Amino acid sequence: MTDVGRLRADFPILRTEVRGKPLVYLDNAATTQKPKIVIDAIGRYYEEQNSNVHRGVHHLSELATKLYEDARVRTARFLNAADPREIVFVRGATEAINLVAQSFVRPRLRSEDEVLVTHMEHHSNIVPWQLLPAVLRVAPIDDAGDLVLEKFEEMISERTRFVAVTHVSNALGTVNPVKRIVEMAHARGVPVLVDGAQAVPHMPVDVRDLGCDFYVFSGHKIYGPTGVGALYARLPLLESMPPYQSGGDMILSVSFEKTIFNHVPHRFEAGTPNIEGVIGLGAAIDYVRGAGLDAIAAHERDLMDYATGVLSRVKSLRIVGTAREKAGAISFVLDGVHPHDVGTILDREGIAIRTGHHCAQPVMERFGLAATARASFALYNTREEIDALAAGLRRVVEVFRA
Ligand code: 7TS
Repeated sequence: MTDVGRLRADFPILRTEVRGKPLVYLDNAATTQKPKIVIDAIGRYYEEQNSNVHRGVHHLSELATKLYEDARVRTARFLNAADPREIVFVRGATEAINLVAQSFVRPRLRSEDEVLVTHMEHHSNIVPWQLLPAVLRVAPIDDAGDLVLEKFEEMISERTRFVAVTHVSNALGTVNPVKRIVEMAHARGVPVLVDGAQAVPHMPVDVRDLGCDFYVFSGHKIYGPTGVGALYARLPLLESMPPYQSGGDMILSVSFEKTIFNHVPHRFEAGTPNIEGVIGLGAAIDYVRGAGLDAIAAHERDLMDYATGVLSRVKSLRIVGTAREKAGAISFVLDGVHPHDVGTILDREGIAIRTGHHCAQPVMERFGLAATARASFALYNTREEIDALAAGLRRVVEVFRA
């Protein structure tokens, strides 16, 4: 059993008060709070290690380069990638998906080719595919919010050039059977990208076990800084891809006649990268590995089960998304109350949740809603905080009944 009290002490912000009440932070799917070791790693970098990477021969540049590349090794190990060269540092999940769309999929497209996604994708796993000259096909989800797997399999055809699916839905909490999905796509020779933005904070991920070709995530959703994330790509695929952006650091030599691109992964990291972010991400990965992803998953499973029970007992509350397997988030609506009002009233009690379409408008449309309220969990949340949420929701119901 995780010692949540001890873990909470690692997060300075959890000691703050909001409107005179202790902060109850349940908006972790939007971004997580940061432990002191991540904050300190960034501070230490600027106080003692700051320099540009892959450039100088001087001590600080060598030190910064070592820290930056060590974070790559740790990220590779975290995902169980075969080789650190399979990790490209990017701004986040969004940039990683755009990179794959432009650099891997676009050059391979023939006319009428299709990209297959699911109905539960975040906008960042929809719009980058719409920018391509390809037909976007959408595998349906059922009323529980589960992917209709038989339909998904049927939709893989000779025209399917690429499959992109989320590992965990940010709006419904659905955990997709990603390994099965990869098997189905690979049986037809179609490569697969998995959007792991909402998965890596909640469960151990092994890209080689999943068998996927690409896996993406954002640092800020896994206790790391904003502005940094990682793309995992199988090495032969990465080596086959042209640069996405160009400039310094991604070249071996430049003349006006001919430029020779750098080796992977540096070919995809043009310009001075987010060095502090990468170092912070490395520290965040150390932190979650220290806490143990199995222990985090078990603790959060308890929170999800507890919250599902407690919220179901709030009068006129309906949970949106009742998939077989869920992680991280619970979406809900209260009869006759706009989700925005739910969020605003809870905020007065120091309780932070997200309301709106969660950048997943097709999911809202599927359930006939404009918006939901969403509580999303992290390793530091407690049953007491869920009780506070339920009490807050009861007050919302009273306010609107009066
Ligand atoms: N994919 C999923 C499944 C997400 O939930 C998000 C962000 C992204 C991709 C994009 O991540 P970014 O770091 O590149 O922005 N989801 C949310 C959310 O649920 N609330 O705020 C952001």
